[in-house]
Amino acid sequence: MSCHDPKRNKSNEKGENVINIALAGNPNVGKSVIFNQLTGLSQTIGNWPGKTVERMEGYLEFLGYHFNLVDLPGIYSLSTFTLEEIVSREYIVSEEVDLIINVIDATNLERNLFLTFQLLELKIPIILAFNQMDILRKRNRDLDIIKIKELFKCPVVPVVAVHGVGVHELLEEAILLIKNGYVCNLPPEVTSYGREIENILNLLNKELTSISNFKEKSPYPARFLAIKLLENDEEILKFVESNLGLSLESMKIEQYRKELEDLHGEDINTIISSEIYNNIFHITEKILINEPNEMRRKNLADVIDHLTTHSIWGYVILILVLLGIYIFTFTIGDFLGGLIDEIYLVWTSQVYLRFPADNLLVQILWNGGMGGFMGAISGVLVYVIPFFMTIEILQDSGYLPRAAFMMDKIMHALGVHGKTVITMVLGFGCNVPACAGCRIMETQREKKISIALTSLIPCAAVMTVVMGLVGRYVGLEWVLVLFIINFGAIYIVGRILNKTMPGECTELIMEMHAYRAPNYKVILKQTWIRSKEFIFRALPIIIILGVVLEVLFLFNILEPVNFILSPITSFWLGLPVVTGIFLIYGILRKELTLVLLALFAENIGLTITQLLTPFQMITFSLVTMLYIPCFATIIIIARETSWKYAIQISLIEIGLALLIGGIVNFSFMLLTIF
Ligand SMILES: Nc1nc2c(ncn2[C@@H]2O[C@H](COP(=O)(O)OP(=O)(O)OP(=O)(O)O)[C@@H](O)[C@H]2O)c(=O)[nH]1
Ligand SMILES: [Mg+2]
Repeated sequence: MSCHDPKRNKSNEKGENVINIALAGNPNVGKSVIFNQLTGLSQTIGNWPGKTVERMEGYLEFLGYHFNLVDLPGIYSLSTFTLEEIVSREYIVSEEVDLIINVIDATNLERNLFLTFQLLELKIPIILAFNQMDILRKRNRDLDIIKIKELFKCPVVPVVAVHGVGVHELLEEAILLIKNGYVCNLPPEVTSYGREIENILNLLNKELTSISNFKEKSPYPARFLAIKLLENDEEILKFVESNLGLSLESMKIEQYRKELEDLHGEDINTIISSEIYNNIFHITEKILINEPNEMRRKNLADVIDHLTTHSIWGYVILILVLLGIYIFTFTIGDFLGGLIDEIYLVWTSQVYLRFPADNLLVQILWNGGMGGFMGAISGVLVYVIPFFMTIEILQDSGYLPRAAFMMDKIMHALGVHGKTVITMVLGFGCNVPACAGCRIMETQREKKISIALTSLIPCAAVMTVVMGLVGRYVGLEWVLVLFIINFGAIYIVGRILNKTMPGECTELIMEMHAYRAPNYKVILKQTWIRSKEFIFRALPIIIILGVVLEVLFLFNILEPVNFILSPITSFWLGLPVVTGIFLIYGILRKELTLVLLALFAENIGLTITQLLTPFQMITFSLVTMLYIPCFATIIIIARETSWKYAIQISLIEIGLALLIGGIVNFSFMLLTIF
């Protein structure tokens, strides 16, 4: 049998040997951890399936080689049930890939090897990376690596990706594989489908390879095509007819399929998968050592699993978890924020001791630039970091899919299933990656609704505005009211979209991976990556806008803009006219509304409490919460769906914010009158 020929002697312009590697495997097995370890990049990591939604490329130099690495979305098989599977399959067989590293979750061999068996059929050089060996060993089990090598006839590396164990061995094996060549002898005891199917595969195989230049015409080996033809794989049926010019009828595919189905009394996909599972069963028996006793004692992870999915305790825990996040975030944030504010005050008095208070340059640089910088740190960053940390802990421990499961029924009323809860929880951190994550939804309809709901989640930036204004100056009970209104708005939008969008909600299908103690390195690194985004992207904007605002203010240019917006801000929302410009800046980043408001108040020698009444603080925060997704989110929504949909969502949210904001304002007015 022929093999996919690894493009040996590939070299780049620097004359280095190049090896192109695709990381393929089931969802949630640790592909991205390996990818990040090797490339130093920062793919999302977490304990729930479906984080990597797009192929990500990275590279590294190692032992004189240049490695191009591609982190693929997780897939369960090489069938074409999902878009990821089609895209990954086409990519893997493309010229761009020299070899595959198949990342396998060693604690879940039965399911993971299913894909491995299909990958082996592609006859592309392959390395099997058995990851999460630490967890397997904790369960008193191990793998017989020598036996696996013997059976699969390819390189095998045990890996603990989170500790970096085995990741570089993968590259060493890759070099050896490319140097020495790869002999693709499919081990029959591993991959045989049983006599009847094998006979048919042989017949089809002959017919396929008999066409001239088969190897040039097909990136897939003939046997792989034969299996997929039997399985009725639409893409492959089309490929064989149009690219290879064969007639399916004369190949008697239908007839063979029917023969097998009659013989087994089941449909062809079940027959083929049960053959594979049968092989996996025998293999697993041979390679897994130290089977534990049948009666495994319940461990802590099982107990937590039980409690967090319990029909009553599950909800109690969900509420406690959410409360825990807020208490943790705001205790740390308030403490550090207060400290930094005090430092800024001391520094400011020092500055004005040295320079005259009416020095224009000092005002612009210190009040505008430094004020913006310190305000952003004390008002936003100190909350954002602990908040991201808690979200990362939830992600990496495996709690999110449980929350999705608990909320599934409620979410159905909004036209989506429980998975949206995951993107919504991520949305509390930042709407941008959360909206991109909505790709885990199965249908376009669910994706669109999920994106709309997720974009209404108050992100870390909005939360700092709400807590910084209403929480600090009005009272926590009002923060709760705002959240209730916000979630009420989400509910209404969900109901409307569910009613108006054609189609129906599908059922929740999601794997629940066992709980894991979160890895502190992963948590710290991911928290840093998210915070870095804020520090390097938002802080400079805040400093620049601080300076711009100061100039606008000093030269009295704010007024015309605010005047144009005044029917909305002043009349309809009952806010001071000056808030108009801040709401516009808020579209860039929501935290700007508060940071700039605080700066402005300081400039005119007022405190925020003198600028806004408690009622106004509530309306202002409410409008900031709802009025539009920020600019980056709008762009992501457009990318994931269309500009039309992004604009629709923005308009709906503006309408909703104005409607609710107006109602609240007029209710307050009535309240004051009576
Ligand atoms: N204990 C332990 N945990 C690991 C190991 N490798 C990965 N993890 C954890 O497994 C989870 C999944 O890792 P990811 O790298 O995000 O998995 P992935 O395969 O990229 O997942 P998708 O992108 O969803 O397909 C994370 O919570 C990791 O911290 C390991 O070797 N040991
Ligand atoms: Mg990933």
